[in-house]
Amino acid sequence: MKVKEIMNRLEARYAHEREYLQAVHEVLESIEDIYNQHPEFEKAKIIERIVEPDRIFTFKVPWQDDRGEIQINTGYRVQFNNAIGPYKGGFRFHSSVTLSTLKFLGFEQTFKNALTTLPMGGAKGGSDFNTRGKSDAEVMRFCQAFITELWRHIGPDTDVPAGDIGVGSREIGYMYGWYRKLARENTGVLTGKGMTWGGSLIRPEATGFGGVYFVEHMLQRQGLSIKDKTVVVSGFGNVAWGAALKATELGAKVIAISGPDGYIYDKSGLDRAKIDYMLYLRATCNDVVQPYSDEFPEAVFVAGKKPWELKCDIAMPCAIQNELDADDAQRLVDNGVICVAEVSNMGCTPEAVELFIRKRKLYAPGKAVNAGGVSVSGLEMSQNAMKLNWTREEIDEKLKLIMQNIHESCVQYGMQTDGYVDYVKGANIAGFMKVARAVLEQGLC
Ligand code: 2IT
Repeated sequence: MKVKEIMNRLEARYAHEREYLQAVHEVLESIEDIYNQHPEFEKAKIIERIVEPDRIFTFKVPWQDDRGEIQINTGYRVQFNNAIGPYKGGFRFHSSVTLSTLKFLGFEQTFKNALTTLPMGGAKGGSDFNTRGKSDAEVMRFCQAFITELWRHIGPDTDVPAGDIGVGSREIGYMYGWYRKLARENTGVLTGKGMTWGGSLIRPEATGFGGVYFVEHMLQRQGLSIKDKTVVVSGFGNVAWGAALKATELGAKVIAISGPDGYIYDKSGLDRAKIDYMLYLRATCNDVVQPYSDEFPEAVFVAGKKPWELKCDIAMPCAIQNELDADDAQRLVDNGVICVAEVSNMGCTPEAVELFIRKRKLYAPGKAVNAGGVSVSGLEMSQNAMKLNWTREEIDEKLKLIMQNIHESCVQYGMQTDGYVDYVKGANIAGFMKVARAVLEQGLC
């Protein structure tokens, strides 16, 4: 296989899909050597088959706002690969969403889900609809219009969506209610459901908790621990909240969170009341983090800046793709960062990743670090299928074990001759080998 040739073909065909091309390039670079040791993959054109989604649904979502005006958004579902289980992956509702965004996320999701050890294929969907500034009634009408189009293509054994940016328990509730009505069934078609209608304990916390468990494993290999470390988190949504909660519980000091408007520097660290306040802030739907400094005057709001300029031991990007670039990475390295764990999907630019690896920093990519979220979604699917619920302790134990397994796979496939673990290579190779073998063994389909 020549990575260059495949990339050239994709670049010619999908010239404007920058994020998708970035995600594919990262994986192909990582797997090139091992792929070339498997001529059976090349003969069956495994790469060419895996880099293209199985199918894409694109549809119009017409809905009416509170003034009675008709609004039209675009909806998508990218069913990427279902070789190892039903399509699985979240919906993102955000004004920045394009097909390129969802193709990159669906591609990443395929390998992430393979890493979890659970039987889930990869998918992603969403819309350029933004919940910011919308009333509950508007969000409900949008969700119903979205599902009216999509319900035929999803199902508990076919394709199981969930949340992502802009899609939380409120949106999942509206979509689940409408699906149930149209399909005349009450099955686990979506994950992230409410606790009284098929949801799983720990799902809201799972992405952040899993990320911190992964960080603990990375540090433990170096004889270190998260206790007493200074942590900078970006974002202030569900993922940042879970990460801040678990890191604080394990004795770390979280000194920053951020929003599109800037970041909050809270020197004394977030405590439980401040972490709970993040949920309130998010629920107000204004997408600004500044009010935190009104509520807790000891904290400083720094407008228009990213939190990576702060000195810290551990950096955890928890917001959105490409939120940490080469300059940010350089600043973190100059300030002596020990560990960078990407909790957002593709949170670091390729130049930032290259710098962390060149400097032999502990760095791990989103598809490994944030896999706890979809893992507990997988556990929600199991509980729905059994029609039984596990306890909080049972789920947390399973989540810990899954994150440990993912870490071990990364070490197994990412170990370099100098003893450094390249977690990017490790995660990409481990995920890819599993999907590639499944595709090969099931013939041309
Ligand atoms: O990026 C992700 O893994 C998610 N947004 C969660 C997907 C899921 O199906 O729970």
